[in-house]
Amino acid sequence: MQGCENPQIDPLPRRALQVCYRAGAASALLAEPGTLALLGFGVSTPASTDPRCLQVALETFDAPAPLELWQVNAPVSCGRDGALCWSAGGGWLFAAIELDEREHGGPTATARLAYEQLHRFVAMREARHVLRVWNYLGAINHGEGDAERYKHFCDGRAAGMGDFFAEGFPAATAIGHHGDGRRLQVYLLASDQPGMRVENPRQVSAWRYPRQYGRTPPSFARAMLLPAQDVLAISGTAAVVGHASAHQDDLNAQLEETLLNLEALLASAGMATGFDGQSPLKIYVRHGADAARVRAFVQRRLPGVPTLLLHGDICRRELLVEIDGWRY
Ligand code: 3EB
Repeated sequence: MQGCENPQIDPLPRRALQVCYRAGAASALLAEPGTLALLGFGVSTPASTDPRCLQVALETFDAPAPLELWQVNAPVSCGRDGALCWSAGGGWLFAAIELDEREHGGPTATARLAYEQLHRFVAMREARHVLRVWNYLGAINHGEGDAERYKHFCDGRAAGMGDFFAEGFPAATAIGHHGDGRRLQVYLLASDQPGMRVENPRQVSAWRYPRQYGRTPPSFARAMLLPAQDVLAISGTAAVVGHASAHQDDLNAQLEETLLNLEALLASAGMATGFDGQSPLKIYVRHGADAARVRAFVQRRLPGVPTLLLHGDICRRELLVEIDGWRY
């Protein structure tokens, strides 16, 4: 294990994880006290070899692309363990793994290995409650019916997590990237205290989806209240009502339905309506040609909300957009 230690301490009483988008040099953000993770976007090389840095394989429609910064009120340590990168501080844990399917035999085996390794690592940490997971894989909609790569990914994810989430699934996102098609990226946030799962009364819980959506239902909760119960980590949310996709081929209607689902989650979590400047959202857009319309919608319907537009495929072909993020 290779490690690093950030000795600066900023002992605020509040137990908090702060997530925001920031412009600026990665080296400066990494040097700030309490930096737990720094996410870059697009195909460019990672900003740093620091284990807290992850270059997400999704291109952004925002230029210049900001960085996503996770900070905690505590000293942070970090390191590597095999293919896994991690950082920890203040009761929080960031862990990330990137695997090449060509080395592990396809999407099922690769997802399984990624989840086995994350499980093995997190299980030996104090912060063993996984709250939120992001999954980015290539060519997610490639293959027909049960042979679709997303469905193979769901099989492997379920096999690799085993009974680790027996108490309930974390909140999650699964999106297709347009980078190197065989690269699987999985990263997560865990804590030394459990969160509280939140479901959406407008939607069938994903793990109860009927068979038509695949052999292995997707294993995620719609949202997770972080342990201090003041921040909601919101899973990938799209125009799914009940278990069906709504508004095929209608971008604006899918965006409006997605906002209804986001509002339903806030209500379900007991939070006030609406998003503001403290609540960073990611908007995944399937077709580059839709980006300008999505941006216009976001400016009109989510004014002042920090948003990052990313080029990504949603796991159901008919879905054109998906939104995830944080509600502070
Ligand atoms: C949906 O509502 C859209 O497989 O982890 C959203 C969030 C979706 C997470 C996952 C899938 C996942 O079913 C798809």
